[in-house]
Parts: sequence; C-alpha cells; structure tokens
Amino acid sequence: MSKELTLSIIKPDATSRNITGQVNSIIEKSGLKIIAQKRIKLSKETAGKFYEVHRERPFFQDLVSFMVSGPVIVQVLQGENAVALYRKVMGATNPQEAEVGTIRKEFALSIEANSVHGSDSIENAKKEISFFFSETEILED
Ligand code: IDP
Ligand code: MG
Repeated sequence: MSKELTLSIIKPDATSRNITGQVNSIIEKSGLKIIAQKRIKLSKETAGKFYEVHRERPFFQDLVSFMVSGPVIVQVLQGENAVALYRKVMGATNPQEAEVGTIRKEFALSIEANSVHGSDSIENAKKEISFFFSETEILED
C-alpha cells in the first residue's frame, strides 16, 4: 500500500536559485506527497554526520562545505514505493547521466551541486527521516 516514506533534501544550489517550488512541482507530479517539510541551515557537524558513509571518499570535505553553504529544505515524501520512485524522479547522481524530465537533469549544476538528495533504501529512509524529524512533525495520510 502507499505508506512508504523517504527523505528528500533540496540542496543549497536549488534553494539559492529559488527553485524550491519547481522541484516540489516535479515531486508532486510524480504522485509523491510532501507530508513534512522545513527549511534549515546545516552545521558542518550535522552535514558530516548525515553523509558519514562518504567520509573516506575524496569529495567528502567539498560535499560538506557545499551542504552548509546555504539553507536546505528537508522533506518527508510519502507514496507507493516512495524510496525507489523518488530515486527515479531525482535522476542519476551525475546530471549528465540523468534522464530527461528528472530533477537533476532539469536543475543540477554538477555532480556535487545536484539539487536533491533522496534515501537509497527503506532502511536508510527510516534512519534519515528520524535524523531530521520527530514523530510529531510527520502527519501521514
Ligand atoms: P546520491 O545523492 O545520488 O545518492 P551518493 O553517491 O550517495 O549519490 O553521493 C552523495 C552526494 O555526494 C551526491 O549527491 C553528490 O552531491 C556528492 N557526490 C557524489 N559523487 C561525487 C563526486 O564524484 N564528486 C563530487 N561530489 C560527489
Ligand atoms: Mg546517496
């Protein structure tokens, strides 16, 4: 049934260009529902913790600096197969490889400044949602 949840982040390259609404429009047209959303400024510590799995990757420091360079919108999306569906709606990590109509193809500036984050598994979605939201902030349909 349509109870799966995933975590989305609209990244600083998108908030700085004032295209939050355009990103949300693609999300909503895909059938996903934004059931929680807030605009926050990440600290280096929080961004580093969130991207912990990438700590040893060469791009880690740059990624953290980018993620704290401006506000982000953290969101909970609900829908049938929300995790896999949102990965499809986002498009490939590298926008040059992303399919037409995906958020990253439409808006991403580079492989790093690629406009959105989406959880990559149901297990990680649960962890990532609770990283940013308390239960009382999430109103499921
Ligand atoms: P994903 O966001 O598509 O799941 P991940 O491999 O989990 O991609 O990487 C997390 C984020 O790190 C990417 O969205 C992107 O912002 C950044 N990133 C990934 N690969 C590179 C790279 O090769 N160079 C610079 N930044 C990268
Ligand atoms: Mg990832």
